[in-house]
Amino acid sequence: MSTPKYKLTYFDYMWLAEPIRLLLSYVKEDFEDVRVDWDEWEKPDGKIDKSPYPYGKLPVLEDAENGLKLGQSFTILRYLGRKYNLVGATDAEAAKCDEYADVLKDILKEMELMWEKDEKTTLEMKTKWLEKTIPRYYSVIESDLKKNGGKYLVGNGITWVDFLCAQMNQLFTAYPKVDVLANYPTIREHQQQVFEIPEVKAWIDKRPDNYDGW
Ligand SMILES: N[C@@H](CCC(=O)N[C@@H](CS)C(=O)NCC(=O)O)C(=O)O
Repeated sequence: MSTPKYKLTYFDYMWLAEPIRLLLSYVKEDFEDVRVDWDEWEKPDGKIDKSPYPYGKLPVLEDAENGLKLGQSFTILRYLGRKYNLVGATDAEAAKCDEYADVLKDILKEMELMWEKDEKTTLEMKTKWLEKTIPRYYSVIESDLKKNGGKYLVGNGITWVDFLCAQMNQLFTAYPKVDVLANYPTIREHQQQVFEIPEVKAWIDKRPDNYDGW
């Protein structure tokens, strides 16, 4: 058996690494899917040496072809996007991919504020996130996507941001336990289409099914 070209190190859940796993599956690249134990990582006197990982954060992608070790999930997606021609056909399309990705990051950052808060605070934050944050961004994406035919966020072909958007929607649903796409049928349809791409579906069918879907 040949050694995989890529090694992707993350924790044993989907969160920031799953869009990368989807993209690597789509381009049919075998990758070493290394999953670090979160509880061990968190221990102050833990046995995990974090020094090999840039900034002491995960995910990290290693590319055996050129020795690159890369942190930051969106940077990794963009890098792979460029390598496999999944960044749009023009500079303008590449910029739209970046814009949607930054939007998803803004939504993610606000969702992450709910992490480990007491019940009352979580509920208040969740309500604000659902009633203000989501409509602010998703009304635009819904309308743009519809105008573009519904299949791809940008241009006439799949880009790295399609994988990111589909998976972030799973996260935005599973972590706060809400149907975040209730008012956005085009975005929901887009997510289903991405998850049904045969190479992506093959990964989804075999991946570990853990952490309540996030
Ligand atoms: N902006 C970074 C965030 C990376 C990040 O915060 N990763 C978390 C897990 S989701 C982590 O490594 N936490 C462990 C730590 O901070 O020690 C990215 O997109 O990759």
